Amino acid sequence: MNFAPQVLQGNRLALARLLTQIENNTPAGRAALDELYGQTGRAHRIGVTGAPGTGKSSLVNQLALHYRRPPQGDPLRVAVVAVDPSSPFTGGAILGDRVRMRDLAGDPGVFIRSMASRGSLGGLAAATSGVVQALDAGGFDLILIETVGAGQAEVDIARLAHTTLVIEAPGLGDDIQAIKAGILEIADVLVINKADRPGVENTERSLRSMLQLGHPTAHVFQNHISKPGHEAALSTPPAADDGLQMWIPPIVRTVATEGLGIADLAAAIAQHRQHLQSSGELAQRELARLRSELELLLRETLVARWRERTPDEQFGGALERVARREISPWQAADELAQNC
Ligand SMILES: Nc1nc2c(ncn2[C@@H]2O[C@H](COP(=O)(O)OP(=O)(O)OP(=O)(O)O)[C@@H](O)[C@H]2O)c(=O)[nH]1
Ligand SMILES: [Mg+2]
Repeated sequence: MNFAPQVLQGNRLALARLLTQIENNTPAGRAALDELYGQTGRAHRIGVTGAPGTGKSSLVNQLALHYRRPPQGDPLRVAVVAVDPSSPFTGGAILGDRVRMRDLAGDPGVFIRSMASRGSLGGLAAATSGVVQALDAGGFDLILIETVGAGQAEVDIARLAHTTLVIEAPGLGDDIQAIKAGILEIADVLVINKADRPGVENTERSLRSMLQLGHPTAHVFQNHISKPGHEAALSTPPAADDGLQMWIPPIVRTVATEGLGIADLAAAIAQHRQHLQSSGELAQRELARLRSELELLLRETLVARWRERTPDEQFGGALERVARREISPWQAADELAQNC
């Protein structure tokens, strides 16, 4: 069943069914995504990542409520994708999330999807990318993607986001330990949630000193500026008045359970979005993301095609010759690749 036309008309049931097709990686899901792709690229994608229990879901809930009742302008349509890596520590997360998301239930401008990992985390990243594309085509203005930040797969998922929030909370033990270097690198906005708890000052101090050690984004940007010739390769060169500005991740304190600091957080997200647009970094990031996605797909497609065309015996024969030292592995690979 092709749900694409109904998804474009805003049919929620069709959207839910399409997301299941995408999660299961079915040919129908793939075909619908091909059809919808031209309608994507409008949503602002916000990644929300951090250690278990820091309050990511509570913050996502509050942000969604904020965007549904903005202080000015029309309510925005918000989608939430909660990616559950199914670790034993977060076994109850989905149920807990549902309970907290109760405030949003019944609002037609909000769509919530929990994704569980099935087998490989790499597959989860690919499925999440597809799910986000479908939500984008479905007309959601903002897509919030919650992941527990730890491994490479989470970083891959975070890469889908235009703006990544890294959530910290006081009292999680050694602050420096709690923030994995890789996670800090991807932060566009640092959030100290549970600011009602003791230890906020310490957490903020250690975050500030880590930021002063040099933020990689700032570094990349400096390089970019110091080599003006490189701009020629970009589709959107940095604007003259803003090109020299680097983005230093702001630190925002929140108490998600009370809804405190949410407007400040939304303002920081809006500023980052503005920065991405005026500096040309939005186009740059999109292109970099699409390049790695395309390269991955190309690799998968070529390998699948090669497998189809290569009988097992041919591979086995080549392997035997390599084992007997008749040909080198490189020669064998060259020979087998002739099938492509
Ligand atoms: N005191 C206090 N508690 C909070 C705050 N925000 C969240 N909590 C509580 O912290 C617990 C974890 O919150 P969640 O929002 O589920 O955290 P999470 O990061 O989504 O957790 P996982 O998805 O399991 O990684 C819940 O009991 C929340 O009520 C806060 O600002 N202050
Ligand atoms: Mg959660």
